Amino acid sequence: MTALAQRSLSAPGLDVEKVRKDFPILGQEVRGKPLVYLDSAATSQKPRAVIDAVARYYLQDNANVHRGVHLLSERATKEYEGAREKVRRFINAARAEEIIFVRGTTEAINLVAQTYGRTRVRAGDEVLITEMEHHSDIVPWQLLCEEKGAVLRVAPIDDDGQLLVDELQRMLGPRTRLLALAHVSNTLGTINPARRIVEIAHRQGIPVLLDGAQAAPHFPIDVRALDCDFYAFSGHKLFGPTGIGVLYGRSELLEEMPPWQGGGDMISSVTFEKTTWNKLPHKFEAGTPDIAGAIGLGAAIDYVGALGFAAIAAHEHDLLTYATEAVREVPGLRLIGTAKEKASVLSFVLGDVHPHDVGTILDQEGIAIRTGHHCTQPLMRRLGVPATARASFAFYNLRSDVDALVAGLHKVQEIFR
Ligand code: 7TS
Repeated sequence: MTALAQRSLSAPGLDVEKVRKDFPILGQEVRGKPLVYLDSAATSQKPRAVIDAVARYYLQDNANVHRGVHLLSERATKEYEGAREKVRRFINAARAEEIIFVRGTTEAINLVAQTYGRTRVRAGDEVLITEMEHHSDIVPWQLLCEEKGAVLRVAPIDDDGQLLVDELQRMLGPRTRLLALAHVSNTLGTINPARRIVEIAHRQGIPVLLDGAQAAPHFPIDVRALDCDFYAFSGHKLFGPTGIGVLYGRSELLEEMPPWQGGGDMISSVTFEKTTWNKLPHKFEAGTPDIAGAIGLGAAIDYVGALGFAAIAAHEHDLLTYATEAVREVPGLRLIGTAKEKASVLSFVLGDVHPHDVGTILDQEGIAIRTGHHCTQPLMRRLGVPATARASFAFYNLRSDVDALVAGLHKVQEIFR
């Protein structure tokens, strides 16, 4: 089948060729070949609308927020707070003050560990995570547990990379202060049954943090339907700029939590004797925030909203199904992560070939994938592999990108035969 015929087979509802024109970066050649970008789980590409929104802010409106009485500051503040409202709607939070702008998922989780965690977790208490967590949802809890003499416990997965929910349930107990888990695994693509897990934890009064870094780009997030207590995600994986991300927290919890960083904007009044805190969300936004980043994230949310998650999900499902079938033809290829519910992530090992060699040879073909442990070293150990190669898809990918990947993998096979 020609590439053109295959392109026309993409799921209805999304004109991918048209969408790709919004991403100028995708039109280039690398190493003399058309770029095939299959690393969106690491960071996604940005549509022109996002780049323009950031440029427009700097060209027309740049000023600090919440400070000046002058018009530019007023405009910057309006746009920055407008972006917060867009995020609120995007995840269906009840209030804009529940949206804290941070640098990304990592900072969001550290914020919760250092504020909620440090006030609630004592010696002998437990924090529960899972075997599939990204280092960003392991290390902050390790630091906290070490400081407090608490215990970090880890819920197991099966060989397909699915969370053993019954086991997780058994591990929750009177000493569990928090459950923190990925909504979607970056290495395996597994979509965890977050709603069900939150319900199980809440039955015992245990709050839940969801790491939504790999979920927010793929399907609609509704924090009220999920009923989670915290939700974290990064702008740069959601077609927005780097340096901006979101922590959602239930307002009752955020109100109780002490501030994390001190400085400008998070105070109500300061004397050398005592400082009082600003109201939410500003209590958690010390210093000049990434104003342009927030505005860019707002533009990304608008962009994704205009495409619609129904069309995005249908297309990505088509890509994942097509790719899963296609790579089966590659001799010696073993998929890592075969959960029933998956986002568009395809991790694999190829016989004895080191994943870095796979990645390097594919790069010569213009194909960008990620290789390594994907910041999930404990998961690699659990699965008995030192590393994997990972192709991850976004709505701007085509079936012909999958064809290029498969052709590239055959080339790798030839070289290592
Ligand atoms: N949590 C998950 C599930 C992730 O996939 C990542 C980044 C993070 C947290 C950290 O996000 P950050 O924006 O704060 O860095 N994951 C990846 C990845 O899979 N490849 O590169 C980064």
